[in-house]
Amino acid sequence: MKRVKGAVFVQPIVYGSVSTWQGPDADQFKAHHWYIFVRGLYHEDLSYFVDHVEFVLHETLQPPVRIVREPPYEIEDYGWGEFEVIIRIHFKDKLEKPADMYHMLKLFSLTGEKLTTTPVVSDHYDELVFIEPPEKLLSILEKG
Ligand code: SLL
Repeated sequence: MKRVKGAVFVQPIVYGSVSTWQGPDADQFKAHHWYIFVRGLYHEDLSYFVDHVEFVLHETLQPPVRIVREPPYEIEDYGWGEFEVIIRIHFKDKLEKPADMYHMLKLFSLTGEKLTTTPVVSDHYDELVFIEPPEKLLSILEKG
């Protein structure tokens, strides 16, 4: 494996979830619609170095592991409860090990007294930092 000495590459990303309560008449097990995503900070296309994104959900979701191969790297579903999601980014260059982000799916806003249909957004800024990336990855990143 050939790594490029002294090279560092930083890609700012945003990941998180947006959920919307479906109102009092919805099925209680599907009371909230949600989507979970990861993207480039300025909506950059990350597909030139991202192979796929794996979302690992709570075991009550079927299927609990979901793979998205093309942007937008996003999944959606309905549910009743909050849980921790692993957002695992797999790179085109297999020498670079996958990057894991942990996100707590947020369905309930604690700022209001009651449930409302206002979307609940929970997002986080992070950076993919490649320190001395393998030669192949660096050449892909520099072309992007
Ligand atoms: C816990 N926080 O740790 C809970 C788990 C799981 C939520 C919450 C499944 C949706 C469905 C769903 O919303 N699971 O049943 O269709 O115990």
